[in-house]
Amino acid sequence: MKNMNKCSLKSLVFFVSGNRVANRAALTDMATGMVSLATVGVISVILGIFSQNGRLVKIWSYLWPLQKPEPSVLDSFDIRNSSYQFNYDHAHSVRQENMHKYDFKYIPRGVDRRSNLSLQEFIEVYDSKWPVLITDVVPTWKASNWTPEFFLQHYKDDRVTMKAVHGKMDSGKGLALPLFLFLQNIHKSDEMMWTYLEDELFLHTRPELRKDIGDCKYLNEDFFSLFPPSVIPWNAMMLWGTAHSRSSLHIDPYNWTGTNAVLSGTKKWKLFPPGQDHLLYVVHDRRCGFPLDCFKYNSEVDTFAVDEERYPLFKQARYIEFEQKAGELLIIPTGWFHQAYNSEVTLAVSSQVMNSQNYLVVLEEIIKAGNIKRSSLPLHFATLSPKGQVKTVASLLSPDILEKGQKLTEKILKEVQGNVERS
Ligand SMILES: O=C(O)CCC(=O)C(=O)O
Repeated sequence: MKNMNKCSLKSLVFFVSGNRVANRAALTDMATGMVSLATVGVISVILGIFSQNGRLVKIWSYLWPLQKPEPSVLDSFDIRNSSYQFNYDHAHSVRQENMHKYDFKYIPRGVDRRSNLSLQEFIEVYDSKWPVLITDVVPTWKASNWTPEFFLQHYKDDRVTMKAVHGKMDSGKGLALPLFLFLQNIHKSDEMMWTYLEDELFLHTRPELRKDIGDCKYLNEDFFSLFPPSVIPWNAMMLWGTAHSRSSLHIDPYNWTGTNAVLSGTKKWKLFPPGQDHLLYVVHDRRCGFPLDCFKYNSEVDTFAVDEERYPLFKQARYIEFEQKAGELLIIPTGWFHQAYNSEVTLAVSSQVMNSQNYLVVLEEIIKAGNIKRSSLPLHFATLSPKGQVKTVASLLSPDILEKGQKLTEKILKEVQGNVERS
């Protein structure tokens, strides 16, 4: 590079000196030098663009339509310096603005049922902003044909984990029993006595069933897949409940975006817009029990049988309430407390998403739980693309954490096979 600059300079001197032979040689020499300089310049710019400098990557991706990033409600934020707080008000005002772009009669404080929804409208109006029921995805999945007979035929003796409640919800006991025992008793329940098969690993460990859960274009951007396999959260939890069974009121692990596909039956939902934690009696300092540790945000309140004396503030909480029918897919935004109630025997699959709309929320939870130190993030972290930031965090997880994740999954699988009662 140094030599080439010298060479071009020498050519320039010859060129202005007026010697014709020398001039011709100098011209050729100079042209070669210029071309070389230009080449190096172009290469440097390209390298700059593709380097880890996220700003340039972002500029490039706007210029190059194939790489256009999803529009995001996340502000650019340096999670290396301080803890990240999702700005729900901002997300809602973005939603309000975007709603004007589309010709749809939105239900202002309720849940829209949508079919033929474009990915763009989903991102702009719902993703990490407001819940939505998608009506035209689940019916295309093979899983929507699953029946008790099918499971009895193929998985009768396989053990599944469940919660059995006799009395108030907090009196529930965790059990692992053969599937046929659960199915034999599936119609025996009432308001005070019910059973809920909630198994994180049953579908996860049976790829032949997993593939019956089809694709959904709204959930394809999947940053969890950038993590080492042993710490990727189990996906596709099987939820099979007797009538009256219910989940707790909670925010999902890592505060991810949750999904719930009802295959048969009916669920009632209560969903709480963010910012009401002080009314919800959230239990603090509990851990989620996933391979990559995280906090658990569960409330003590059973919103379908509220003990008003014990939880007087709860009546001030505002929520949206609706029913989800078989064939509908609910997408629950980050930060929304939610509780489901199965009003009849109901089979569903829940799942999760980490994507460009919520990745900072999830990364914050990963850091907060102590999986990596904030200070171990590289100085240029905030300039990386969203994917680059997630990959960097994933690469900083220690071998110990990866091994712990692997062992936890193995331990739970063993427990399910061996013991009847689970902690
Ligand atoms: O269907 C249910 O019981 C609710 C499940 C749920 O909220 C979840 O998986 O996070």
